[in-house]
Amino acid sequence: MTDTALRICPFCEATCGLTLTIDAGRVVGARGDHDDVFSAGYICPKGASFAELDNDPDRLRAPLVRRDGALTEATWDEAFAAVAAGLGGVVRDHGGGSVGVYLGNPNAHTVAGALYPPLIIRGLGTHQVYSASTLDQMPKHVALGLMFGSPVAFTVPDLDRTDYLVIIGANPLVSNGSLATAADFGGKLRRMRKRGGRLVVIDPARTRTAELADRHLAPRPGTDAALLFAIVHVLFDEDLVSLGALADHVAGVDEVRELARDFPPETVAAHCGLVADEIRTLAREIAAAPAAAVYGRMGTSTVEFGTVGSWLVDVVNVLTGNLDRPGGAMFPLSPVAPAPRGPRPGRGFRTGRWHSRVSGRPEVLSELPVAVLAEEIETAGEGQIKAMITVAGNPVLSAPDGDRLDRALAGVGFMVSVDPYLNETTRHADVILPPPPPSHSPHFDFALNNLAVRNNARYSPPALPLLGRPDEAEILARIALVLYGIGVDGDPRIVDEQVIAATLAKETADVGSPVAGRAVDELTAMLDDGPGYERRLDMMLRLGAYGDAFGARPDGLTLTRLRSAPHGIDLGPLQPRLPDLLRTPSGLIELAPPQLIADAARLRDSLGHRGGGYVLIGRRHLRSNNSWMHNLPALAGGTNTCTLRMHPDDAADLGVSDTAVVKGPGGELVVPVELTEDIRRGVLSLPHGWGHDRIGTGQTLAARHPGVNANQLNDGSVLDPLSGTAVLNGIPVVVTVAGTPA
Ligand SMILES: Nc1nc2c(c(=O)[nH]1)N[C@H]1C(S)=C(S)[C@@H](COP(=O)(O)OP(=O)(O)OC[C@H]3O[C@@H](n4cnc5c(=O)[nH]c(N)nc54)[C@H](O)[C@@H]3O)O[C@H]1N2
Ligand SMILES: Nc1nc2c(c(=O)[nH]1)N[C@H]1C(S)=C(S)[C@@H](COP(=O)(O)OP(=O)(O)OC[C@H]3O[C@@H](n4cnc5c(=O)[nH]c(N)nc54)[C@H](O)[C@@H]3O)O[C@H]1N2
Ligand code: SF4
Ligand SMILES: [Mo]
Repeated sequence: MTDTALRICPFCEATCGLTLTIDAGRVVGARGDHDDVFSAGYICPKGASFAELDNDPDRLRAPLVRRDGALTEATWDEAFAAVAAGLGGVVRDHGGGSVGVYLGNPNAHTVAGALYPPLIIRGLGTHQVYSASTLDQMPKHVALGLMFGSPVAFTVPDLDRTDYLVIIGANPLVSNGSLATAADFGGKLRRMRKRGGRLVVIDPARTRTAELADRHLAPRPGTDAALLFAIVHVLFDEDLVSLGALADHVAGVDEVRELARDFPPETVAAHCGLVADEIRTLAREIAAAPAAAVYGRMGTSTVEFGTVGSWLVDVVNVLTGNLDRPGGAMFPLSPVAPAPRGPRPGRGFRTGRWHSRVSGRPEVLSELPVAVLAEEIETAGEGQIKAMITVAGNPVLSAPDGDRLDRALAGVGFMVSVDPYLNETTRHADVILPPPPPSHSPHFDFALNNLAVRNNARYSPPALPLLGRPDEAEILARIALVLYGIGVDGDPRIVDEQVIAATLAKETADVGSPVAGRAVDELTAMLDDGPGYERRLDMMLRLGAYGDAFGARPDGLTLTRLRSAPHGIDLGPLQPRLPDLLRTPSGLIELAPPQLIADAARLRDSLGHRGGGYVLIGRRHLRSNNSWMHNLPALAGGTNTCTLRMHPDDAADLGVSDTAVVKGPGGELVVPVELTEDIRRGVLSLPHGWGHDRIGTGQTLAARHPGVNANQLNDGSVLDPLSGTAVLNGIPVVVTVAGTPA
């Protein structure tokens, strides 16, 4: 019998509501849910491939345990026992600090990934924590932390109401949007233009998003921060600064004005490869628009001045009065964010509370740069990584110099991976614990609701029952149980109940909390009686901005209420949130934090000092997702190919036609060439996440069309110093004809 179930799509940040078709206990189709309050029926090819991904025959159905050197299927009891023995042994002999943790991107898209890794890290007490954030958005966290006092006070463009949008270093028509959760990003851009709004795209490639734009500027990679500073210069120079409602809430305007003097468009333009007048016009138009927003992403983030660039995006938003106003750059209010408690000065934001052991890189958000993971494994001495836990990550392909990390992981004493696939990274594990497919998993966007361009709450319970295997929440909770000394056979609910008890104790003791002074037992007894993760979600919703405050606001949100709205609850357009959310010690927006001022001086000194050679940037494909969706027939082939894109005139200069040898600081690749005029001269692009030709992996189709690992060209030695984020865009490369010595 055919049935349907609703499920929020976990494959990208757009969080579309899907209607799954279910037949004989398995998903056989997926379409957009037209009644979804957030996505209204939108779906992309990845969401439409939900059934294929869910049923992929290469997905691990049982755990794998290394026996006599080979990964072999095992029972869950055997696998958990092996984790307890392996991790327990390393912790006993070397301490929890010798265990490294790597958290990959899908943790932002699962309930388990949001709720349990912090408990594992706490259980270990380790500083050896790494994630895809230092290949991605860490610069934005640092900028937000320094400016607003909170590294998660994200500003997103108010897409539904803006009149003028500047997209710098992002390609939402392909990525479906990032750090700005919006289903049908392209549709929103088209509707903006229809209502008279204008779109400017700044990208060295003429992307699908750039094609939609009223204006496309194609700067040299790695120069966004300088370009944004030139815009700031013009705002001051032409008296276009207008803080509006922000006037009483901003400190540091004069310092920024002072610094910006060194960035006149006439100087910066040559550095960026643009024309000065283009920059002046852009600044004037942003200032003149009734409401405008500047929005930056990967191209602005994963570059040498990533934090400075991410900061300047919001500096422009502030100086033009567009921060926190409808149609500008606004702060979402997630249903699991704590209920606002009014303005109060905070402790501010600090990095560098500890440093990496080998090269002394500062901690950021309790993480170290993934670019130093290999050296932390390889280098003997106190604090060396002796065991690794990876959850939903494939750093061998996603991080710089995968060959080195590959070798390092091969030498780790014990490794456990929580991952559905045997891939380039997990092949080094001693135990792989596969989570069930998405149809058997619950979904709530703990992270992405904080980035949504319209406030909303949606929950998908598992569409299908588990059938005798643990869900990912239980897998991760059991690892935590080992580290708590309770033992892997303990009741995993203990882990959740501890969190609930600690959270409610803190809340009831906080006079500003909506449950101040109430009894913890009374509140605990009111929680949903589902699995631990549902109890925690219920608690967070009830304590949250829209919550029922455990009965004190009877109309407020609870998990029960959310369940009774299967297409979600719309919580309205974004609302101004200043000054309440500021947590800087001054209680003001810090427009000129000293760390950023110092790095801006470094940026100024770098102007005009650029090598003249070719540089490599990244590229995403609609029917791909980092390294892990190359195994689905529906998404493979066609335009989704691992080619080196270059301008025909560059190819002619180099004498390159169909295949090229590309050499970078980290290695050399032979790649098929794709000629296109849609890329700036001197710039080449190669997608990441390919290179599925290592032995001992288990993704059949991916291995048949392996592509090359773009990150092998990169040695990972250049980082954005303030965030520890690897520079992934603007890598210097040398290109030669295949067959000739490089
Ligand atoms: N050159 C270059 N490199 C880049 C980038 C770039 O633009 N250019 N982009 C960077 C960015 S933005 C990111 S986010 C990183 C991504 O870096 P990673 O997160 O390390 O890599 P992914 O390819 O996303 O790997 C995801 C892993 O999670 C597994 N997985 C999928 N679903 C689940 C699940 O439900 N549970 C669990 N436990 N596992 C699951 C997959 O099998 C896969 O092994 O790559 C970065 N690398
Ligand atoms: N289909 C698909 N969707 C995805 C993913 C995927 O792999 N495939 N990955 C997901 C993840 S993990 C993330 S983080 C998001 C990323 O989402 P986006 O950031 O929107 O995606 P990218 O394609 O990396 O866009 C970066 C753009 O920056 C440009 N660029 C490169 N260098 C520079 C520069 O120096 N300056 C400027 N101005 N531009 C530059 C590139 O040409 C590219 O068009 O996408 C998510 N969505
Ligand atoms: S846009 Fe993202 S969330 Fe929506 S269907 Fe596609 S992959 Fe899923
Ligand atoms: Mo990402």
